[in-house]
Amino acid sequence: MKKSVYSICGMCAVRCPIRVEVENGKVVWIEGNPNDAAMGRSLCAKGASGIALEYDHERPQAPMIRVGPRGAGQWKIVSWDEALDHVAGKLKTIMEKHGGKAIALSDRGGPYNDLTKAFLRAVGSPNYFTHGATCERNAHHAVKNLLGYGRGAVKYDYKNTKHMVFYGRNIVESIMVKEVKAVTEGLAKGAKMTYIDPRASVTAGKATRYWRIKPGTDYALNLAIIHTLIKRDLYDKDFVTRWTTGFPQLAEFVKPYTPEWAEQETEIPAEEIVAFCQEVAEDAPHVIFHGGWMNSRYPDSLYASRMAVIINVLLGSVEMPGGMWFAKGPGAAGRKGLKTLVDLMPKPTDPRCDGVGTEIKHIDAGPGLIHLLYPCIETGKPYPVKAYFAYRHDPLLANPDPEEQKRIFENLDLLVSIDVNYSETAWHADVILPEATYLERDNILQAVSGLKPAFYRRQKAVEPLYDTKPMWWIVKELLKRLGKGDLFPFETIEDIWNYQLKDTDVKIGDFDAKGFVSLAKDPIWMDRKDGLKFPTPSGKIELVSSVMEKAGVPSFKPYEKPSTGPEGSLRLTHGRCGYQAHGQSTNNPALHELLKENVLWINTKEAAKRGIKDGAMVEVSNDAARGKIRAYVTDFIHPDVVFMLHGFGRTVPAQTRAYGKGLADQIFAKGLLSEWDKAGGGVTLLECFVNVQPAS
Ligand SMILES: Nc1nc2c(c(=O)[nH]1)N[C@H]1C(S)=C(S)[C@@H](COP(=O)(O)OP(=O)(O)OC[C@H]3O[C@@H](n4cnc5c(=O)[nH]c(N)nc54)[C@H](O)[C@@H]3O)O[C@H]1N2
Ligand SMILES: Nc1nc2c(c(=O)[nH]1)N[C@H]1C(S)=C(S)[C@@H](COP(=O)(O)OP(=O)(O)OC[C@H]3O[C@@H](n4cnc5c(=O)[nH]c(N)nc54)[C@H](O)[C@@H]3O)O[C@H]1N2
Ligand code: SF4
Ligand SMILES: [Mo]
Repeated sequence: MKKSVYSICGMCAVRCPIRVEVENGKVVWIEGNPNDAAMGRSLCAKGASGIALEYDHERPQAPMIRVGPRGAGQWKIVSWDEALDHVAGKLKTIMEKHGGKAIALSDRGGPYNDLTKAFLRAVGSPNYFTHGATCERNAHHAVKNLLGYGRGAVKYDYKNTKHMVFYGRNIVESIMVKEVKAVTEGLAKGAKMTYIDPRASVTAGKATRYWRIKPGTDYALNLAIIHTLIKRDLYDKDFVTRWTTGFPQLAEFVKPYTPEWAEQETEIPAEEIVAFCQEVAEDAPHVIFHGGWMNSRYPDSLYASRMAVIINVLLGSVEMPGGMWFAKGPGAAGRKGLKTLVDLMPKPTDPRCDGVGTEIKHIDAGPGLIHLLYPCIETGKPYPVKAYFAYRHDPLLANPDPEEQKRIFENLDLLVSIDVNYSETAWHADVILPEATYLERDNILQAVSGLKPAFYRRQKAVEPLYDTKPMWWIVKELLKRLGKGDLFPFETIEDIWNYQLKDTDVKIGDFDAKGFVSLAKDPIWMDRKDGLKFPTPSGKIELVSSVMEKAGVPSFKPYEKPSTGPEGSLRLTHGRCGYQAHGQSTNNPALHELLKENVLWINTKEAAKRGIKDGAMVEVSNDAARGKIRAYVTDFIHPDVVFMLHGFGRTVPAQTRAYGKGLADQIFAKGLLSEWDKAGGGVTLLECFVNVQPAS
């Protein structure tokens, strides 16, 4: 028996639409959903390896309760009833003593978080977190406090652009399938690409211009670009006058930041900066200065990102084909959105434990700042947090300094991991609740904003292979056991879907034909002359941000040179490649075949100084950790930094393929749990220095 199922990929957090082929109850083929024009049948290597995840026996197959010390790998395999009774019992005790606010949960954010947020609200906790402080918070707040739109709503039209500019946005390797396709199409149509990165990633190989910038100096470059655009009258005066506030302050601020000054900071020649400005001004308004994605890097990453987006504004590239545009929700199409599960729950009355939204006002309270959860767990201030659920999130891998985290976790009465893999956190948890894979489960419906907003559905293609359950079911069963079942009055996923669709004129059967339901016939653009809408306090683009200023955070910060580590040390940088998703896929049978271990990129001259040969083992060390990895000696990286792929050096013995292969970067990140960009919320993950020498 054959069937074809439209669903949503779950091999990374991007959630591409897919079509799954099932034969006799087995997944035999996955491709992009051909009904979605931007997607076509394309899929990335991770997406195609969903089949390998599905049939991998090295994933948790039933609920497990820890019987030895944390992390010792001693488990009792139990039934779902026993696991849920155990968790609910612990939660009840914690709630009686400390209240519901003592329960925290972190996940990967995105549209499915309506479910996890609803769970927390039902138990009376405001303490919902995402991974965001180690990912996109800086890029998010850069646009939010400038344009009023969040990062997810700020889009770029790569297909029709004349020039795209990326600052370490490794767009070809750090993949979003629709985006890579659009970039490739734009390049094929003759668009230029400028790529700026201390390391020549694969994206640099596609670029027209590559600048090997001195690490941590993007802000200096952007200040000089803005200086030049203003000084040489290369900006769109009409647009700036009509739609922005704070231009005179910006112009005044950038006066000292000349291209000659920037050359000293960035190592990019002044005349190249000027020539570049002339070139982009000619290509304007069909230009893209990408605000970045994973910008949790340096103490001024918010400002670097904010200035990149301001360059779009100066060039008039706002709601512009070939430039920057804003995603439209169902409302813009005159349609109703999905009903939310959180609306069924009472609003939490306690403030967030991390102070976001109360003391910290310029940061979005929704997902909070995950690194600020740790002091609460450790000190019990402002109030105790005693239970922590890591759902679709691996904090011991994604947050800095796992040893420090483990020490702090000792203050928890309950640590639960809900995962499809044996993550680093799962292995250290008290209870593992194994979720059914994305191919085996239904999710709540998701609304996707865009030029044409739409609703999408992830639905199960096959029955769970093992004793695993979907999250909506886990939430339902836990709430029942906590006496909160009436707040979540659903027995089946169809009940939830029908509730979500209640106010829309969409029926669940409407998803069958294509896998999604489009809410608009034609692309929706705002009227650029008079109809632009910016959800900022002033309704304009706030070059001087009222939200930031009110919170005592300057809109423009005087430039400071990047830090340098101890004498002789190198900055440790990290990132992704096209065929791994963070650490979650290093043990995937198919992807492991493509890449078994990471290597350490090191500059040729720096390697020679240290007697390091290409391919030889080196020792990486600092105060926090020590480990061995193979050197990749190359001219294509700045001498101040070394680079390794994130996600390797796994410590979970049950992941036999990935176990002990390569080196983990997060173990060197000592102290970084408490170092962050105060303006944007991002952890400064690249403020990490290591010694590198030949391994003995
Ligand atoms: N040192 C360092 N730290 C980093 C980064 C870095 O480059 N270097 N990158 C940062 C970035 S950009 C991000 S986004 C974060 C990512 O950090 P995480 O969110 O922790 O990483 P992921 O690998 O996406 O997935 C987290 C967990 O979700 C599990 N999972 C996958 N699919 C499912 C599912 O369907 N259900 C459930 N329940 N679980 C699932 C995976 O097995 C994995 O254990 O890390 C950040 N931290
Ligand atoms: N294949 C694959 N695709 C993914 C993911 C994945 O895990 N695998 N994860 C997804 C997620 S969650 C995210 S957040 C995105 C991340 O996508 P990107 O935002 O593109 O981030 P990274 O891949 O971390 O890119 C890191 C690059 O930043 C460079 N860099 C370091 N310091 C500097 C600096 O000072 N200036 C500049 N200009 N560059 C610098 C590094 O050298 C490196 O090449 O990718 C997404 N797509
Ligand atoms: S980028 Fe690849 S892994 Fe991520 S959702 Fe899309 S197809 Fe799946
Ligand atoms: Mo990310």
